[in-house]
Amino acid sequence: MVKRLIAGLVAVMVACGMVAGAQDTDAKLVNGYRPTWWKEAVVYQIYPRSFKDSNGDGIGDLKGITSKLDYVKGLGVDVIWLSPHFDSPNADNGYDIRDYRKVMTEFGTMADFDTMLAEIKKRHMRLIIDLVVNHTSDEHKWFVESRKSKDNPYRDFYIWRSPKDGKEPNNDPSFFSGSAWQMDKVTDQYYLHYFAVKQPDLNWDNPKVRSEVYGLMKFWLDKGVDGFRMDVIPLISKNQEFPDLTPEQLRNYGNAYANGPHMHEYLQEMNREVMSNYDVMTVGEALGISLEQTPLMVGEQRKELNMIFNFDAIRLNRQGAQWKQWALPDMKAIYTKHAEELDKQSWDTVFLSNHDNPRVVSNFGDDSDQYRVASSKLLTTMLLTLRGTPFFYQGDELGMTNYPFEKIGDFDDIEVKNAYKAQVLTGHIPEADYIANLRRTSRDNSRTPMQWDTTANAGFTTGAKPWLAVNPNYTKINATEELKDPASPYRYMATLVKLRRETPAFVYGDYKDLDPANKSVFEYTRTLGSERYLVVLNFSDKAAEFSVPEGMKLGKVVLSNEGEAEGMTLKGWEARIYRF
Ligand code: TEU
Ligand code: CA
Repeated sequence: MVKRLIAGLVAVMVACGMVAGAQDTDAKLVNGYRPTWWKEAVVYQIYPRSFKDSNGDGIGDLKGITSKLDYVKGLGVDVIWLSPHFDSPNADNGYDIRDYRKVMTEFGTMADFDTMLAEIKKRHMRLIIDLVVNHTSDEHKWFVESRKSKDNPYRDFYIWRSPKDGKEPNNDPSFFSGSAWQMDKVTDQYYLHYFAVKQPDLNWDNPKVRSEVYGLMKFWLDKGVDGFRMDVIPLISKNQEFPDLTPEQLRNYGNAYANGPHMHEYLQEMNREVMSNYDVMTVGEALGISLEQTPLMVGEQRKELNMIFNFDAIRLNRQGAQWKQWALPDMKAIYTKHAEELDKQSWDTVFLSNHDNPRVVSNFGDDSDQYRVASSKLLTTMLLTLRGTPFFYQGDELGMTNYPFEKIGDFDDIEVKNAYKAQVLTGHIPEADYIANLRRTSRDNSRTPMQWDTTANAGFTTGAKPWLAVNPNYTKINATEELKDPASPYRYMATLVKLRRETPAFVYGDYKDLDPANKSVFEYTRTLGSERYLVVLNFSDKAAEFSVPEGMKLGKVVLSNEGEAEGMTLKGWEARIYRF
């Protein structure tokens, strides 16, 4: 009785913050942040189809990944994010899942997955996998059942509507061209698909859908997986009235689809039912969520997700599907906004590449022979010293570049093929303009096979033909060359990841942009107590001066992408880190 009374008393005192609760005492706050492994981690994304083929069929696979884990570990990264490895007909290269509990045949077996996971853990790395539950493949057994009849028990696993005035229920567009509604003649109703026709959206308002999702999440967590990257997670809750989008909403319909009426409720339920029972990392692909809305998804008290991908920076050089020139002050303003909108209870990510975007050195650096290596290292410097958990994409560490696409037949991506039909074959835009824009924007730029060495197909496959052509510059840019070269982008990244691990200021330090208006130099500090670092990056191919504020005495150079560094003038694409 007395014990219970004291326990109750302590609980009240904790509730009033009079004494640190259990969770605070074991993790002393660092500069206001609660330290955790996923805040200190560096993440490396693997797109399995393009990483390493072990059986000569021209398609990457899990055994291939396992054979290259020492290479990944050599970078010092802590977490691998694996793009979908589940059974799929590959309408959207695995983002159309047919069976969540089965490994895609082309990628291998469940035993291969278990071996890969064990080998990852043996190297003291963790694995997060891709949770794609806004939609399934139309070949998933749930959809095969659902489309059979209006009274099928699985009918409400998806979103079906009758024609309205003989047409689609509303004007929702698909991300992959055309309407988001597909007429299915079996029952003369439309079903919703925000992405491909073969990717019907699940009906998250159906509690049976939610409990199936939570079950499949536990299936993989119980195998030892360390968390999830959640595909287009803000889209899961729909306004089931499906009103027409206004012209303004149509201009950026991703925002209109995101943040539906029950999104937070479902994420909190998912956290209660699943994540709260494990020590996991979750990152939401927050399509359509603004920085202002982000704390509601990642705030620690919200008990939803740990962090999200915000697309403001990576899509800075886009106007819709069109490439547009970007300016450094705009990128700097975005990172300052991240720091302002996300407080110390709302963790962040920093990234400029993934399987949906062009290669970072081509997209935000300078992939000319003269500056490719320097600018690749400069971008790596930025990503490893800005705020938030950094995410790298396979090949970034080599400074791999975009592919020299010439014709529509060079592409694999369903997004490209659908848009080609909708815009080029209809005569809306000339083919040459369409291809020229794709060379700078296409997702396939990042999906070409990893370049391992100078043998045929860059050592990606021993088979005749890889599923997507290898970039012809593999003879110059490949892992074997870079592992030998102490000044390679790979070696530089490994050095900087190690420095970051030894420097809490890069993880938990405060961020300050010292020269927001400067058009070519990005100059910022990271400060943690008495630890103070200055990072200066010359985002141009011209020499550029930089200065430090009054009273700030420049310390010694800790790292530079040009080896030695002196004076206050940066060479083209020169990056320096100073310690005060
Ligand atoms: O991407 C959603 C998304 O933001 C991209 O589709 C992007 O808007 C578009 O491709 C612009 O180039 C996720 C996955 O990362 C992507 O690979 C899938 O195709 C998509 O969802 C559907 O699952
Ligand atoms: Ca293979």
